[in-house]
Amino acid sequence: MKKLGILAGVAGLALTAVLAASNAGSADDSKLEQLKAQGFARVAIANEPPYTAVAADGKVSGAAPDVAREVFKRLGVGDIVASISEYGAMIPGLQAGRFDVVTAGLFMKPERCAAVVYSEPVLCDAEALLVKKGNPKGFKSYEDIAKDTSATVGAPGGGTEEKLALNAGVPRERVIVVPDGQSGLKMLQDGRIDAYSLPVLSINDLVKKANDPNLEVIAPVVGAPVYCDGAAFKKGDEALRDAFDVELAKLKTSGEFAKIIEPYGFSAAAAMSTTRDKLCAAK
Ligand code: 6CS
Repeated sequence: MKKLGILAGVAGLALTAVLAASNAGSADDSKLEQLKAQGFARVAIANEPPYTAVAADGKVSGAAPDVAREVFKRLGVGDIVASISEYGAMIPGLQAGRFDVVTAGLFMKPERCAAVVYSEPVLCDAEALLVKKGNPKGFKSYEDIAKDTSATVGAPGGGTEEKLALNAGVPRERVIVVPDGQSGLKMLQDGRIDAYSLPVLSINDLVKKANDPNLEVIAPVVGAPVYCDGAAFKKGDEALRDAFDVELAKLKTSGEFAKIIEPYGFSAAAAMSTTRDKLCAAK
């Protein structure tokens, strides 16, 4: 009887282990199941074309949401619902559960890679400075702005350009937080800032729509890296991120990824030539 008891005990342990493992698996998959049941994924965007854009009628477009919408559709999540957020508030919002994912051109950098779980790369771009025609202060880099003690540069709050300017030695009081592209453009046109910094494609989009001959684009900013973003998920949602990556990889292989992002001016080859691991390790 004893032997039977021991066997029953071992079987019971094995069964518990199997159930726990399958339960753990189902716990991991639960976020995707939850989004499928919800019918949409809540995405954070910045409304900075061509990365992200919200039309007057509320329609969300831009390369990042378009890729995310297609990937989620293939995962069985019918659509995306976007909220506009400042870059600096995206990761806290994700961590607080206000969004399911950030799809906004949130560039991969080590400190961000430590705070979220990124997909593989989606959109890559260099940095630019928008200045008055003729570049009167001769800016080529953020260091040039730092050296000119009267110069100010506008950049998104919590954004990469703000960080690059501060790290290049531009004092805090000369790095002006700008809420969005139109505000940055106006501040430059009114002479309230000497330069406005965003990624190249965002600055080019602003200039194309501004129809102002008194503007000049300095690109790429000397000394600034080329960055790539990925879809950013909350820590703990690795299974959802992995599922996203499987479909993203299929889009890349089939050529559909290029069809989505290249009309916006992005290079599919640039995103496919690098990896999350490389970008998150970059100094
Ligand atoms: O990831 C960032 O911080 C930057 N990304 C974009 C697409 N625009 C500005 C922002 O600073």
